[in-house]
Amino acid sequence: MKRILTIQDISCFGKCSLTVALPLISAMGIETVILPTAVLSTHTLFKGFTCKDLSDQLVPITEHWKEQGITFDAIYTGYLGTEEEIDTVIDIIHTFANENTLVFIDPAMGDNGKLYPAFNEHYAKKNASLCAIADVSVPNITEASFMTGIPYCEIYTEDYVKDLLKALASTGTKIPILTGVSLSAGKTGAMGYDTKTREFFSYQNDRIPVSYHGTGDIFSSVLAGAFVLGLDRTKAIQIAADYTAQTIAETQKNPENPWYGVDFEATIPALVKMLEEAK
Ligand code: PXL
Repeated sequence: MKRILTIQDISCFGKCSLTVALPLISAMGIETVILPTAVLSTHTLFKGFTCKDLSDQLVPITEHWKEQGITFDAIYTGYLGTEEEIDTVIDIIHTFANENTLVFIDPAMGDNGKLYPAFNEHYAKKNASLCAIADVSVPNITEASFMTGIPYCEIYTEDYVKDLLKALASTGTKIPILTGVSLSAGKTGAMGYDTKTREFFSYQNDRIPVSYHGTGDIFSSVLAGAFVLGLDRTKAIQIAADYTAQTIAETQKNPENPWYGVDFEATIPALVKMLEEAK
């Protein structure tokens, strides 16, 4: 069985980061090892959230794993709390990654042109140094613009997306994949650039005009899992995008309208079916 290490916070309530990555990647048939960076009462879009930083635990936990000879097929990082924590995570990646380990970085720090409340521009640049050591990085347009310095645009052309991808590639990521990219009216999806073959690749499906929190974490978790399962990059982004879209559609049916996170639990069977069909 393949094994992923995912390094992110636990937001106890709110369906994001580890409470999404752990169930989804496990459902994909991959052993999921977690390294929690902090415990929050909710994610940071709730008012008054509590946060216990666990940075001082990262080194002792990973040293113990090293002693035990534990290895990973992939290391997938998401929301990280502080710049110091990013430095620690870079060290952890250097300790555990070899040429066969997929280093998958989601520099989760903002959306809709803005950084999340806990972050500033300096943090964004630090995240760029983490993406520099990634095999695959998956920023959205907001995160890519903060990391590259290319101004954020709401309305853009395919050339703008390609410029962002090339700028991300020039900082080191081998395969940057931009999420939340709309290449034509009414569509959304992802576009990537493979620095080895110099090819762009993309996948678009119908855009559902609503916004829920946590969809980026869902897309990233499924994409990281799909890569680890050996799916080719186009099939991998297709499954991640289709699963995210199906989950948003499912959430819209929920009369409680949970803005804080999507009903991914209800669509896990559909994900498993998509993976079976892709085999
Ligand atoms: O979904 C990204 C995320 C993860 N973890 C925490 C967050 C957010 C986004 O706001 O606040 C704590």
